[in-house]
Amino acid sequence: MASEQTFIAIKPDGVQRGLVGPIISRFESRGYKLAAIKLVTPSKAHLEQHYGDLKEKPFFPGLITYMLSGPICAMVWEGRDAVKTGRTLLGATNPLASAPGTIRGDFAIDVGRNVCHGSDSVETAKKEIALWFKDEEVVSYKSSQFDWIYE
Ligand code: YYY
Ligand code: MG
Repeated sequence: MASEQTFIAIKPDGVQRGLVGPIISRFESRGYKLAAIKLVTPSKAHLEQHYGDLKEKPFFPGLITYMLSGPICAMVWEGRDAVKTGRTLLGATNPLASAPGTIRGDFAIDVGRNVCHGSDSVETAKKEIALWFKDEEVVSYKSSQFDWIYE
């Protein structure tokens, strides 16, 4: 698996519940490298674009209201197989179906308050990173841990 970038966001409930640190720690301790981070309050139009593929779903209006309810911590995490493994770290969309040890399995109960977002494919990740970050906000550097994480 090649080195990839994935878009991970801590949703308003995650920020308000003090889960920014614990969620970042999951990605850091797994060995992923933080490439971008900011606390943002995006517009309704931005969130409707982000979730554009879900606009016909019955839960869409509630999802947008939820995502507008407070600041969001937007991040880019980088490393081998980051998109798929990022989703594994998050757990299932419905927290009650998420295994303990995953972020949603440890920190959430309701699907409409599932504390975090992660890109679902490499192609989606590219689109989401471009939507949430300017090019210059995504930083390129070699982690000092690189040779201790990858053989
Ligand atoms: O990618 P992921 O976040 O795991 O799920 P999606 O199917 O993309 O749905 C996005 C978002 O919508 C989900 O994180 C919670 C919310 N949602 C919901 O409120 N009710 C559902 N039945 C399905 C999804
Ligand atoms: Mg999704």
